[in-house]
Amino acid sequence: MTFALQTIKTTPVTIVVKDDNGFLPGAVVRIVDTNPTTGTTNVLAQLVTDNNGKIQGTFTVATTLANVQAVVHLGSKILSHPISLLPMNGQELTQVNRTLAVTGTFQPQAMLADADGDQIPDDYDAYPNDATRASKICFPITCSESDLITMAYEDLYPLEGDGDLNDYVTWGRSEEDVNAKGKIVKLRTYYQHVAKGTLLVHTFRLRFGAAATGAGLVRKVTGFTNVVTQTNATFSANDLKNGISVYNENSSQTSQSANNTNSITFKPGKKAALELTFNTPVARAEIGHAPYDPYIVLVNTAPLNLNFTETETHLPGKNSSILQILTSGSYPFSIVVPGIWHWQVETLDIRLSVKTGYLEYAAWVDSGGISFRDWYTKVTKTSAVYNNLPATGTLAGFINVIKNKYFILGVLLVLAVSLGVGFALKKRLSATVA
Ligand SMILES: [Ca+2]
Ligand SMILES: [Ca+2]
Repeated sequence: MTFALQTIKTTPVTIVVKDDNGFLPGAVVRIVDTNPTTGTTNVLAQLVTDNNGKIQGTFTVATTLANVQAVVHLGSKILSHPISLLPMNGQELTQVNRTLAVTGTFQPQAMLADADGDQIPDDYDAYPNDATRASKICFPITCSESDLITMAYEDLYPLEGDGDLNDYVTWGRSEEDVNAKGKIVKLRTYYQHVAKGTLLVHTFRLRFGAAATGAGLVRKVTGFTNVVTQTNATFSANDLKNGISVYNENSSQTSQSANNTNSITFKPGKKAALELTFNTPVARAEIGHAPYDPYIVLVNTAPLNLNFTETETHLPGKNSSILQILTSGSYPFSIVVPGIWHWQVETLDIRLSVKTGYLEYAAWVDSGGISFRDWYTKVTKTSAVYNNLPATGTLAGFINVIKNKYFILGVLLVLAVSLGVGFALKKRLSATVA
């Protein structure tokens, strides 16, 4: 069973499309979330029906989202089918199974231009001239560089610590390049370390499920001065399963401030961007779903005179053993929340009504995650949470900084050359005149 305490959830989806001739192959089915205010459509999954008229995939969204749509492109017609996501009779939705029968006969693939022949029509192909990639699936929901999640960890498992969930806090987002068969070809994931409310030191790592293949990695890290360092590596399937370093540095080196009390001005830590190119495209079931399994590892407990090391803390539901991330009171040791979340200030236990900034948090846990699903958006005690955060952050922007720098260098070079030529011309002209 899926672990219940989720603010973000993955749902398996199976859709069968039929027309008057029976099962309809070749229809593009997209699972989309349409923003009611902006009208922007975010593609959560995109697949083509097989000879049995069927697509099978998954989509990952915040548990506060009430519905998504299955949009079926039949060639001469587009069908939109609503899917409600909220719990029914106190039970979480665990899967979506639909058969959509349309009147008439359709030949979707014959009707739509498809330059690279990957079965995803040009209009819906994120890479219309690249047959190896068809969709760009972003997390959380949009591909905007400012659409982030916050991941916050307590670091002393199995000791409960102070329960403020601010020992290691990071922002994150990710993008997958997916082929027409729904397999992941490339994966980019971005982080920024934003709080370290502890004397202890950690490494921050990322683990995947049982990938059947290895991957090449390009890692870019930017520090406090916008200098970007790049490292490249290759990993085996086992390496991906055992976890890879997000930074080559520990949490003291990637933070420049604890950012854990309101007397401290916010100073963000280092950003990391990882691009993994799998040796062969991998199925969702192999690597898991975003945010995958990002976790902290305690390097050394010596500052607190504790005699254990190498303790890991994972996000709820992301460890092989569910029990490993729960306290005796069934509270998780970490939390992942959509958006920029204001974490608890130092020593204020998020679970206790007199200390929490989020009164609905405990009620949400007690309900097994069914009720109070938007608890993290409701600050009930401002002084209990860290208030000095910027309203927005961006991840991945720093990669462009490099390009821009080279662009500016390029412009300067062209300018210098033109000036030089102009100067030489001028010299020659004056020479001629003379
Ligand atoms: Ca195509
Ligand atoms: Ca393509």
